[in-house]
Amino acid sequence: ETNPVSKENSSLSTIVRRFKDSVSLGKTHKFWESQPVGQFKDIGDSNLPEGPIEPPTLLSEVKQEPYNLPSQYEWTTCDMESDETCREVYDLLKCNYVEDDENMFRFNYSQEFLTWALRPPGYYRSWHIGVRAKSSKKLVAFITGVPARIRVRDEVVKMAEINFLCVHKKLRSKRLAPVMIKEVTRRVHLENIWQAAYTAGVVLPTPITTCQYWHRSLNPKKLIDVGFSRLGARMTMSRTIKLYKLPDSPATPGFRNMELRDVPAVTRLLRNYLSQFVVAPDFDENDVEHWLLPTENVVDSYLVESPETHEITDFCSFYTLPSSILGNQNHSTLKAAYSYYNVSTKTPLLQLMNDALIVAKQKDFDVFNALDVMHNESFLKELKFGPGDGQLHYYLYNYRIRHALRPSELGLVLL
Ligand code: MYA
Repeated sequence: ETNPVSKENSSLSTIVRRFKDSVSLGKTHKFWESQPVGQFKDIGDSNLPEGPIEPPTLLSEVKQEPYNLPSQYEWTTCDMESDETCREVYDLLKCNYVEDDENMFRFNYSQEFLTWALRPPGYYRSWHIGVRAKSSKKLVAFITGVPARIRVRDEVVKMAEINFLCVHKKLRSKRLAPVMIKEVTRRVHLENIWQAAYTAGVVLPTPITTCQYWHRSLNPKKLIDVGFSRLGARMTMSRTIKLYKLPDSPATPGFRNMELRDVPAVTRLLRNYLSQFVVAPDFDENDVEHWLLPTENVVDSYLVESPETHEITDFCSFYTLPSSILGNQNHSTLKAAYSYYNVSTKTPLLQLMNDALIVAKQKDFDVFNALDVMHNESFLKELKFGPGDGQLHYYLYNYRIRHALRPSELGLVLL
């Protein structure tokens, strides 16, 4: 299985991934073939219209009771305002969530991150769904949705962003995932929402685009020690450290942390920037305050305020997502920053992102990750990012896109 924890590309892992992806194209998907999503057989069929695949039904026609689970298990709605529940979710994910292909790293989303990711403006408690063992009450599976407005071309569509699908390692391959997906779908429908967006490292019917992870070493010695990256050909450790060295502080005059008073200006900047992409979130000020105002150890945002005019001209942000390092004597956690939304109107994007690398280094991140979405291609190579072995596929549920997009046409980053 190919997963979106990505580390630096090695030719072997790339070959393994391509092989697995090619197998999955020919595979039958008993569950996904029954769902209103783009199907492999329809790729290239220009007669099919863009937009919803199935029309909404009356709310009274939505199934009122939860789907059946195997008899030893029961549904639970996870109250993410409760520290105790949040801790249980954290523990489930810490031990059972996404790993890289070679099982060297596993995402370790923090509790603060989970509360942030799952409680945006207008969130529904009922979309935070767990499964417990009836006898022990232990949490063994999880899936979540949060509401979002996502624009596809000229249409702003109410959607659910689906994330954190996780089944305990001991319960895999028992077809629990399709039941979880159907249950979250039912609960989304009950709120009169009929579309969803999600990402996965696996190929399913059918991606709207496929993105590559890129990695910029900030602490190359540690990355090499833990097997995240390897010493390049004809490179020594000291030459490698020198190669990735960064200045101590950002170069752009007026580069500073985003604050609450900046929300209106950042919203304008971001809305204007995102309008050029085919698929992008439709952020208002409430969304920007939630998703982009800095939250310690969760999300960092910086902007450039012109020293002369005090105008906000540029913006960059990244979120904090550590990974557990599996089976290393010396290190247990890889501290990774993930590029989020970046907008340049005056400072060249290359310089803005170099400043983002500098502040990430100051904050002791080991690596800075970015997808090749939006305009990211324009700085990745020059700023010494290397391609990862992970790919991330983006999907829409019940919304057809006629042709797959290029990653640069996508203006959406999911957590
Ligand atoms: S992506 C992150 C997913 N999580 C992980 O990778 C963590 C580690 N892995 C696991 O916990 C399990 O392996 C999971 C599968 C839970 C992933 N997305 O129960 P099964 C299909 C969608 O026997 P298990 C994220 O969170 C698979 O193709 N489907 O398998 C976004 C097969 O169907 P088919 C997936 O390994 C999630 C069926 O499940 C995924 O025990 C978006 C097998 O089920 C996947 N990542 O459990 C969910 N992996 O036979 C969709 C496998 O047809 C949301 N499968 O090929 C859709 C929108 C819903 C809302 C709609 C509202 C309108």
